[in-house]
Amino acid sequence: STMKPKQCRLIGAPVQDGAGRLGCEMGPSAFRTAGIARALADLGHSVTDLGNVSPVPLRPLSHGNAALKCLPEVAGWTAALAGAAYEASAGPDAMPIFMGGDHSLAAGTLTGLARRASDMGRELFVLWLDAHTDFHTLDSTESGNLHGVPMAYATGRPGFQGYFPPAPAHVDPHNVCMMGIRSVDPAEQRALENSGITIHDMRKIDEFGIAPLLRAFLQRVADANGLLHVSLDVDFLDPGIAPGVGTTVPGGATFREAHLIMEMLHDTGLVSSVDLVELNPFLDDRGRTAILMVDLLASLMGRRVLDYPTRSF
Ligand code: 6HN
Ligand code: MN
Ligand code: MN
Ligand code: MN
Repeated sequence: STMKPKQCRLIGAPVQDGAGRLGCEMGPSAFRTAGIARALADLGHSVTDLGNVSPVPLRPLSHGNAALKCLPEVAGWTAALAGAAYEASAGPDAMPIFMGGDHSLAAGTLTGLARRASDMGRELFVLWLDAHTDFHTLDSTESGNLHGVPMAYATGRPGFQGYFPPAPAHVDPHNVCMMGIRSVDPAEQRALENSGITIHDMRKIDEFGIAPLLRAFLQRVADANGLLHVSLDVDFLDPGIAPGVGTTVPGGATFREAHLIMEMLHDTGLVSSVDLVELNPFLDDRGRTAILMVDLLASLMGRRVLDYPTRSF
């Protein structure tokens, strides 16, 4: 294996207030039930389950965008998770793995990890695997679901001040690469155009394939001696293989496209933290989505799919 043994730190983030429907709070339990700790330990990593994070209670907030849902709750999760991410990323072999929870949790993880990177004098890069870009501001979201805003907050787009906690550090949008994108709202699209974020939507993946697109980004991370965070939203995957999510979009990544990404990431040894988000066990089919997400993490951490017996569910 090209990855030396890591200190895997499992952190549950049972936030569901950012999603439009209930169920993501069961995500951390489903990942544990699917054997996430055992899968990592079997690959030779050390594994500590730090339990679940609790949100910091915040005062009620009102905002001019009447559509916003659960603003103080998500702000409270963001504060707690930024602190947890900063702490869990200490040490040379640290590998925090955040078990969501909806994608609003990335507002906390990205900014806490960006602070850690800055302490270390290194740049944080982000590989964002998602059907969506989650690039709304508090003003532009029409659904009001705050899992649609974490990348905007983390990259320092305006309008969060006074509502979300001050970001401990920001992510440079030039260091963000998104893959799997196939559902972008008009306001997000306008903001993305001059953002500096690299976007490989599904059309581009169809045309060029995963490997050359990902290789170019990983080369940039390696050249900068960067830290690399992977934020994996279940809806990156095609709904046919990953039904356990509230925001399915047709035409997602196949089983092999997703595993290839993880295998290439493993081969570079560059990944230093992971979010596993948007799993909704209430919508899943006998745990198959939870198991697939754990299998993808295992590929990222060194498992060779061809060496492994097929798992049944
Ligand atoms: N996610 N752009 C849509 C919205 O409601 O703002 C979808 C957001 C999905 C968020 O999947 O993490
Ligand atoms: Mn997302
Ligand atoms: Mn999504
Ligand atoms: Mn830059």
